Amino acid sequence: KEADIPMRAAYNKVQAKTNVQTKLECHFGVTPSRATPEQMYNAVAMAVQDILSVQRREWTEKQNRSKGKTAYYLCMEFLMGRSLKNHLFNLGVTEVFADCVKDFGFDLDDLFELEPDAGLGNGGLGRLAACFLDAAAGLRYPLYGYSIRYDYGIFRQKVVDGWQTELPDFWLPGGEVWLTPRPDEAVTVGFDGEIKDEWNGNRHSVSYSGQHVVTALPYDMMISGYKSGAVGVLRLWSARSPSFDIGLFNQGDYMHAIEESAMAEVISKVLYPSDNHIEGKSLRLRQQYFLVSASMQDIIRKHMERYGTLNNLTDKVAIHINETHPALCIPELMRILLDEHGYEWDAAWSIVTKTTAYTNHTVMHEALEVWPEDLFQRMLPRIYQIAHEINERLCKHLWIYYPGDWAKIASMAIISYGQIHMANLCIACCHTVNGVSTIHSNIIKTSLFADYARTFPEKFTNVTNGIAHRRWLAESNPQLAGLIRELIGNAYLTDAGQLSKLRAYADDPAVLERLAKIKRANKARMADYIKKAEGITVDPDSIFDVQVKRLHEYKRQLLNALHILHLYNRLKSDPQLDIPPQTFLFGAKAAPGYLMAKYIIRLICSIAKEVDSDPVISQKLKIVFLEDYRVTMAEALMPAAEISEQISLAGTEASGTGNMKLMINGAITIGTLDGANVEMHEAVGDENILIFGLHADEVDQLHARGYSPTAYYHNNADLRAALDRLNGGIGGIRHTEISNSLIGRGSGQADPYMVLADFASYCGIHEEALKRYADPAQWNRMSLLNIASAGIFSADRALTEYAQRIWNLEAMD
Ligand code: DL6
Repeated sequence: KEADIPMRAAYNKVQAKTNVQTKLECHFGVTPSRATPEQMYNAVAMAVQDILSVQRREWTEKQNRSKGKTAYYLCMEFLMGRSLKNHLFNLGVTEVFADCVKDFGFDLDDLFELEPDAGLGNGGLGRLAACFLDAAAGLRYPLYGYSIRYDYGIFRQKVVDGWQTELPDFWLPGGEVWLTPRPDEAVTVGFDGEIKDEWNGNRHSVSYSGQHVVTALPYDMMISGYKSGAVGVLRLWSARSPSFDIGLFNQGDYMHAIEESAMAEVISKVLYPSDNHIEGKSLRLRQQYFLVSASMQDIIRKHMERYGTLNNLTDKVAIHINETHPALCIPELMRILLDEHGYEWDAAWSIVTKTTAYTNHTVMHEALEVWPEDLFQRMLPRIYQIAHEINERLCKHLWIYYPGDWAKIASMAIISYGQIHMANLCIACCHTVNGVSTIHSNIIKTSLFADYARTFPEKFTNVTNGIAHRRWLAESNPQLAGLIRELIGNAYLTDAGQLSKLRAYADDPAVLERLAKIKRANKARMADYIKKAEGITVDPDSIFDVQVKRLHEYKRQLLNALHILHLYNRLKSDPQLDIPPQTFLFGAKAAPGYLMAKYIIRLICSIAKEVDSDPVISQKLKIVFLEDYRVTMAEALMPAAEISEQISLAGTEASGTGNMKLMINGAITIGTLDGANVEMHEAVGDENILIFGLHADEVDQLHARGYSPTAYYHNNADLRAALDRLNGGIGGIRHTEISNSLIGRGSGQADPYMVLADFASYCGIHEEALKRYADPAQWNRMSLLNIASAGIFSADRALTEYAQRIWNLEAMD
């Protein structure tokens, strides 16, 4: 059904062949018959870029004519994955290009494999941002993304003897084809040095000395919209030395000249690989200011070109601060308004507060960003002055609410005890603050930012996350998409709510049978993938139980591992135990400095080894740690999963989005009532999801009473047996670091994420899952109902909520 896509002119195979051939000849000097696969991939990508460029120009002209509002989404991470397949799908030209390259002797699927993932993000935060760009283009919302063009994206993970090692991810050689440099729109960003306030009569001006100036060079990545004709842009800034200091060079100071240039360019060299944790490195602060300063200058330039005044900025511009990482856009916009456009403080502040909104994505205390005041002041002297002034005024204001309550005011202040608190900056300034699932937004209000929520309740709201359902269902799972099209048509592609029409087939044995066959085929495909990538054989007739996400203690991969150890123990003592074969698939990157996370990976690999070496148990259990989990792997894995592990301690996971991707592909969730699991539970109904574990309020009560993991250890023989195995040695390794962390023989709080408290309940729900799996009709029914209930988790719905309730942004005709 590609014909009804509004292409400017219908694009056919003959045109595609001519264009690809021209690209090959002009850029690589080869004919199609002599082209390498890499050259063919690049030529096809260039031909697609040409289609997008034409649409982009028309779309931009339309936006400019409309004089409507534009939204700008600032985020340090956009985890884009691959582009080619997605663009072809959105433009409706997949078949055209498949035929085109086939005539040249190539297979389009093989060419897709040559594209590296644009891995400019760590996990959920960055992937959400990428999904929102897709939704905005599909819905014709005028929205730009802004981020950094990291030369190295998220590291490539290699597991050596169970130990994670990190390799650089230099994605540009295959990924650069999607980036268009725009040197004409480069800006400069200043760091360090000293500032001088100057007063000329009533006019205040600021001059700088000794600043280090860096050029921000924009690269645009086009974002196609499904069937919409709209093409959004993700603008990625690359840091360059403003000009090679020829003065220094001529004076013979060659090394110094090179050093200056290298110092500038290091800013956009590499993505910080931590998720839900701050590293506090000065280079990271430099990256943050680099992003926001370049982006705000760009936004203001565009606005001035369009309107010639900033007085209407709040009506025409919405700026979104995704996590606190781009929070410096607040003082930066103040700086531009005050220093470059002559606004008075109050007028400038009024504009900034009405223009900015902030999303929080984590309740982890170690992720709440703070910067040392002295570092901040040294690196960003003018921004510091402005932040200081904002803080003074804020504290005066808070004094009205809480006279004499210094402790409360200090906890809400932007600057206190020598630190700059970025979340406080965002909440104090932004007109709206949102969490990313209902439970998370409540925790924000009642706990994390409780004082602020009491003081400014009107600012707080919730927008539950969503996923790009076309990518994660229609593109990743074409067979399932085919079945859905047959049953309910394709309207769900632009209106995911229509998936609910599938409910009508919940008791149709023929449909359920076909659904099962599709899952089996996807499992076989995944098994081939694993064989090719890891050299490991897995049985596609075993249950595929999947936990894929960043490795973090709060996400409790450890609980999953302990349950597998428990199954191992049961099979050891009763080799005849009647359980179906199960394959446990893990995929997870650990932050390179997060030792406990690396120990947990090593444990999973040890269990895999131990199980493999047992000829009896290996008939029933298989554990695979999939190396280098990334977007492209997820696209193969989600359609193959049968059980989705969403087992964070209640109250810790902000939302999760992998849970939604697995649900829409028909996996059954084993989950706690945490993050978006709560809403998934509501959507699909109690009988179609497997909920276990403590609830968030019970977690709080248990903490308050004084949590003692050793009590669980002593009272539960299964748990004790599993934990004792950790010390006894698995796969030739004693995992004492982990057992100590759980039962309190180390420093720090024992079992901070209550793995032991939820162990019994988790084992129970796994038994329930096996019972249900034993009845295929029941299982397939549950699976279908999960797909049918997942429409609400589309990014189209989430983005529309942001547009309507937060940005006041209208879609264009
Ligand atoms: O909102 C997107 C995503 C949530 O689904 C996850 O639950 C949450 O862990 C993740 N948060 C981060 C925080 N990063 N920092 N800082 O990635 O956001």
